[in-house]
Amino acid sequence: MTETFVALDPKSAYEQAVNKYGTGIKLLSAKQVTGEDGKLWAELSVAVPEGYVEDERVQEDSEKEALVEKSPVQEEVITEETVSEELASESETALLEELAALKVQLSQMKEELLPQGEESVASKVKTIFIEKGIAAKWLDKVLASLMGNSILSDERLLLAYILEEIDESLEIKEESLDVAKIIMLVGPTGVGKTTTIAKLAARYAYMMDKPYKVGFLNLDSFKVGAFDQLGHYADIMQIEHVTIDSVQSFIIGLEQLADYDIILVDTAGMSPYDTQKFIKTIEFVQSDVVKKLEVNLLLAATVKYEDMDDIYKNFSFLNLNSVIISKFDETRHLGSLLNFMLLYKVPMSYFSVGQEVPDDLLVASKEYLLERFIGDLDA
Ligand SMILES: Nc1nc2c(ncn2[C@@H]2O[C@H](COP(=O)(O)OP(=O)(O)OP(=O)(O)O)[C@@H](O)[C@H]2O)c(=O)[nH]1
Ligand SMILES: [Mg+2]
Repeated sequence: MTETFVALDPKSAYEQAVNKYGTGIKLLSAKQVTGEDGKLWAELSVAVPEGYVEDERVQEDSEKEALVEKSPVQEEVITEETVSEELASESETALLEELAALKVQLSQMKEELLPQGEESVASKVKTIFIEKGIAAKWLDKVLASLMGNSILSDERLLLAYILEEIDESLEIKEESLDVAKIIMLVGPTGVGKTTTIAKLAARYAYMMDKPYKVGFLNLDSFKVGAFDQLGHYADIMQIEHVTIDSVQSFIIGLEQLADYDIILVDTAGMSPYDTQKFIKTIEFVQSDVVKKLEVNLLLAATVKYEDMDDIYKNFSFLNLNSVIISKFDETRHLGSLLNFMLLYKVPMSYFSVGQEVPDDLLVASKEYLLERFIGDLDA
């Protein structure tokens, strides 16, 4: 086969031919021709060797064959890749499934740890206790300790568990009359100090397995012109009763009652600061007398948590031995009181449950508190 190449010079025309068919071409003729533009062009006629084309075909064919031969290999490679891809996608699926399971587990744990949403048992139980006055902070601590525990998904069990935790957190001060002591009652006006002292006196003097020698030190006279309420109880119960009107006369009073088992001290109209002055005096006078001093704070069960908090802070610098809770009969809701006890962990010694002297007094007990609280929860 022949082909003609045209260029501005013979060299360029020849290069065109070589570029197209390689060096195997044979130059047949070369001549100068005048183009339509009037320019002189070189026209080369070349013979393209058959073999060249065939070679190329062979080359192309062998390349195709090579490709065909390669294809199984490539298929193998592809197969391996496919397998590894499949494996990858399998392990990816497994991983995704695992992740999804973990996600569910995490959300459950989160729900258990920080109960949120109506549907959560923990959240529901938490709300019940919060509505009754127990602090969310305290409840969260208890719930967090149960993380991963099946109790969290059982409402009744969880209720029982939290009640048990409350029970364990409460502190009781056991009644002990082994040694002679001075028992001082402090607290806000009208909380029931005088009434409780009368009840305690009757209890110690007449209602224990043995009678104790009980005397009153009455600081109530600070209320100028007030009815001597404690003196009145003292007369009825035939209890020695010394009225004090100054820090100095307190020392004389203590000496007068030196051989008594229990001296009950009523404080009225005294600020915590005045009370502290008295305590300092007692401690000073007491340095060579063997009588233990116990200071008990009276708190009314009717008072809301914030007020209990304030009252406690006002009196706590007196080194309180215990709290006596009064006016249990005036409220059905003990959440605030329980909450206060859970957060402050002050030991409780007695409960005043009414106005009747001496009957309406109980030795503090967790059972009584919890029974009343559960009654409130049920309601
Ligand atoms: N319902 C009820 N009333 C109580 C209780 N304890 C005391 N009271 C009454 O509360 C009122 C005040 O009691 P007091 O014993 O005088 O209180 P106080 O702390 O001595 O008061 P001041 O001396 O004025 O500071 C009286 O009417 C008591 O009968 C109680 O447990 N329940
Ligand atoms: Mg009083």
